[in-house]
Amino acid sequence: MDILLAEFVSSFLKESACPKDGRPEFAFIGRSNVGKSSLINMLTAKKGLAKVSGTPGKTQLINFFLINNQWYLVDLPGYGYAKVSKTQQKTLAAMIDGYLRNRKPLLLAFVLIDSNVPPRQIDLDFVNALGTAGTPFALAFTKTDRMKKTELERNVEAFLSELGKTWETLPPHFITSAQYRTGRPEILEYISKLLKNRPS
Ligand SMILES: Nc1nc2c(ncn2[C@@H]2O[C@H](COP(=O)(O)OP(=O)(O)O)[C@@H](O)[C@H]2O)c(=O)[nH]1
Ligand SMILES: [Mg+2]
Repeated sequence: MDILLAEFVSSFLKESACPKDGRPEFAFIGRSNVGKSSLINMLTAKKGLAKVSGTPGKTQLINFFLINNQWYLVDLPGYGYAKVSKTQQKTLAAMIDGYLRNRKPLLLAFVLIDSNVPPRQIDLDFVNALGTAGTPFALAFTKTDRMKKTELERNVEAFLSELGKTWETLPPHFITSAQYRTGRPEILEYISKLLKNRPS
């Protein structure tokens, strides 16, 4: 699949307000500053579609983009942003949770993990919670161009092996770089495959 058409639809405060036309959805989520906007822009090949920002935590709504008039790319707020108040963190967590738990058209969530650091508890907790809730997800390791191959492999293996302590089956994972468009064909193929195989 290539992305021929990518357009911003709207932003929503909660799952129940999101579009109801039933088009299938793929969501993108990760810690603030993980490289989510950059990855979305890279995938859609539209610079500035999802705002790339030096200020983490700016995306605090559920943003919908319509792709090829066929499916929605959903940009979820980042989790674990320390600089917002506890109250606001709770509101954001409830928004994210409400979407991921209740969203019927959601085919899969891509959870972005910064490949530049060893496994972080907040990411492991988030992924484990998705697993427990039965939400289908895949991992996308970001900013891999910044890493030496051996260090990259060490961080990826460490993350997967942490998950392996809890889960028998590991999620699919993608190695990505927005800088070099690494992982783009693989992710788009994967999305394509899930779209084809979805029960109608
Ligand atoms: N070298 C490199 N830097 C990246 C990559 N992806 C994102 N960044 C940088 O990481 C910072 C955060 O990126 P952004 O996409 O705004 O993250 P978000 O907060 O998760 O949406 C920015 O300074 C980006 O330029 C990547 O693949 N390679
Ligand atoms: Mg962003």
